[in-house]
Amino acid sequence: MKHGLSAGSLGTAAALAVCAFLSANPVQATDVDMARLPVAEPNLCHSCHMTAQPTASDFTLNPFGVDYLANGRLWDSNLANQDSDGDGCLNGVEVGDSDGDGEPDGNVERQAGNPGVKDECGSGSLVDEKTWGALKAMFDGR
Ligand SMILES: [Ca+2]
Ligand SMILES: [Ca+2]
Ligand SMILES: [Ca+2]
Repeated sequence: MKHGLSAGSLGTAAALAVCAFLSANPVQATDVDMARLPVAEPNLCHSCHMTAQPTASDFTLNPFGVDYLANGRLWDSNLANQDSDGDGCLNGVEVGDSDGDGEPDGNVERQAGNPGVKDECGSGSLVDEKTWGALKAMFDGR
């Protein structure tokens, strides 16, 4: 009898490779860091890096990434109460965990804004998009 390797293990490896570039270097963020954010969608790597798809030669940290590193690579109330990108919205509000306890606010599944980029947060198109998504979900469910 033949026993093949499961395709599932390959898929997991591919998923882990998304942001885990040069993960052997302890200074660089990995999926472990991203998993510490209570909400990572939709910015993912872009939450901490200047680019949405950091590479070995272009992995510059954005202001939130710098503060995250300075905070001991931890997501907590201290980091949540800072406004790393200076757009007037606290990191916690942008990430979707206002008090920084690691639990998303309510049923938040997407970041209200990018904590490392000056952008709209808590008002404007992002909220409209979320409202629209909620409305669509209601209709889809019927
Ligand atoms: Ca901000
Ligand atoms: Ca919370
Ligand atoms: Ca922002």
